[in-house]
Amino acid sequence: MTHEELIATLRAAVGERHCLTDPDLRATYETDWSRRFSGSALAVVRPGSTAEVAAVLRACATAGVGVVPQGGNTGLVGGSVPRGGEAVVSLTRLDAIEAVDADSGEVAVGAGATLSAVQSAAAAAGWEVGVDLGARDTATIGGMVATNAGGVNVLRHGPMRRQMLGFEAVLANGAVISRMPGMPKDNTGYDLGGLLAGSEGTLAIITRANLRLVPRLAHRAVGVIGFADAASAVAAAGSLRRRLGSINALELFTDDGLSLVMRHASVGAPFAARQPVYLLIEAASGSEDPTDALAAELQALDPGDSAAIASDAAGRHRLWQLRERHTEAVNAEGVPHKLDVSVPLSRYAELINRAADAVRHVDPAARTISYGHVADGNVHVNVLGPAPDDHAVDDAVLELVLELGGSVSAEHGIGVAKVDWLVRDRGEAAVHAMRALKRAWDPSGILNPGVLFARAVRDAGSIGP
Ligand code: FAD
Ligand code: 2HG
Ligand code: ZN
Repeated sequence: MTHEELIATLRAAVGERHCLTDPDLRATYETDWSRRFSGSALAVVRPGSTAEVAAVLRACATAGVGVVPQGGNTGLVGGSVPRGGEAVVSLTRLDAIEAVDADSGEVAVGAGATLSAVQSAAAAAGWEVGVDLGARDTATIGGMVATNAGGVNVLRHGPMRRQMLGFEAVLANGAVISRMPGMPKDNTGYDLGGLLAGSEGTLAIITRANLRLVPRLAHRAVGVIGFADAASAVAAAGSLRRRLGSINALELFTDDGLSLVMRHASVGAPFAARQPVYLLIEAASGSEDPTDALAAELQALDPGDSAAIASDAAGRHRLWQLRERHTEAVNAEGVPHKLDVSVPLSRYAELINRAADAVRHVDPAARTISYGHVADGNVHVNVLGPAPDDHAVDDAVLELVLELGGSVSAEHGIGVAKVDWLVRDRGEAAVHAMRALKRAWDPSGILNPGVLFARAVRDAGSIGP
């Protein structure tokens, strides 16, 4: 099948106006959120049903053209944009949200439903989605499953894989596999849904998911407290987790990051007495207001004037903005190098300090801004300054992470950004087993080529702003 014939087949499958070939219409689908990764697509197709997804995959398989699944395009490792010449399959039209089962706390949703839309539906029925993250208005459930997204509540509810009861997906050959609605107990063969979580679009296109919701916790309080250094903040985080059973989120950021957020997001400092490192703590309970207990624990840490607490919705939102708007504030300064990594908690403070040193050693002019989900050992090391296609700072930070016994991807995935590090992190035998799975599910390698496994991605597409 020629490319012209493929485009005609795709048009017939999804309708003329959902097959975009005009470069202006394709543009927003071709560059990632950070602006570090981009490439041009043969076409962007927007199927409106599972059957249309299957038709698109069958056509691309026949033509031997690669397929890049895309949800909200908020991924931060370059996996959702083309490397050059693939068809981008946008799932945003599959955004149906079925009625929440108020008794079982389950909801079946299309892969293209945004997290915030599902959160609203869950809240109306007295439930919550167990995963929450700052990109909630754009990130889709399909993308979140494909990346096994983490976010701010992992310490309480686990990542996306833990929220999945059932799934529906289309294989590279167009076959539909489904386990909907899925049971909490289901040992009938391999856990294919669990395998799709974190598969980054390389095994199948996810079209639906059934999510296990968590009870909505009506009483909440948020505190921010400052520390002289990262080690003191990490020690305090441990003691807060031991003593405060209602902890929902435990986030860390530094004063450099706070300054960027204040500059770009028009948010004020939480208190006048600025400190080098901050913790944000959210406590939540279904039965009692956690404000007093949180205030007492913050006081026990002897914060002086460097603590703030809020229990009303506006105050909590204001404090959350200080942490949540880091990503956009960093982006406003330039095209960042993003290193989403995790280390054992005992090495967390050391990673924050030594990552900045490692970056300085490679590029004295570069700026390092670190923040993250401290209870999960997850640090987001962001580096500003080096050119987008210069990998020296990335390599220095990832080398350090492995030295500290950590993982080169905590929650964002490997994408194209870290393909060179998969074997270093997981070892030859594990990656061999992963490749065997990939070959079995996608024998002709059309699904997200260049993601997860090394290929000549740096030659095929462009890496740059
Ligand atoms: P996309 O970016 O479109 O795609 C991501 C990957 O999934 C790609 O490899 C793509 O090919 C694949 N994919 C997408 N949809 C499908 C599908 N239906 N079937 C198969 N494969 C698919 N991530 C976290 O884990 N925790 C955070 O706290 C967090 N906060 C963020 C805050 C901001 C401001 C931003 C911009 C990003 C943040 N992220 C976070 C990263 C991102 O939001 C998540 O990775 C999210 O899961 C991506 O969803 P998406 O729909 O945008 O997927
Ligand atoms: C977060 O926790 C996201 O804010 C994005 O995972 C991380 O900006 C980043 O590097
Ligand atoms: Zn994160």
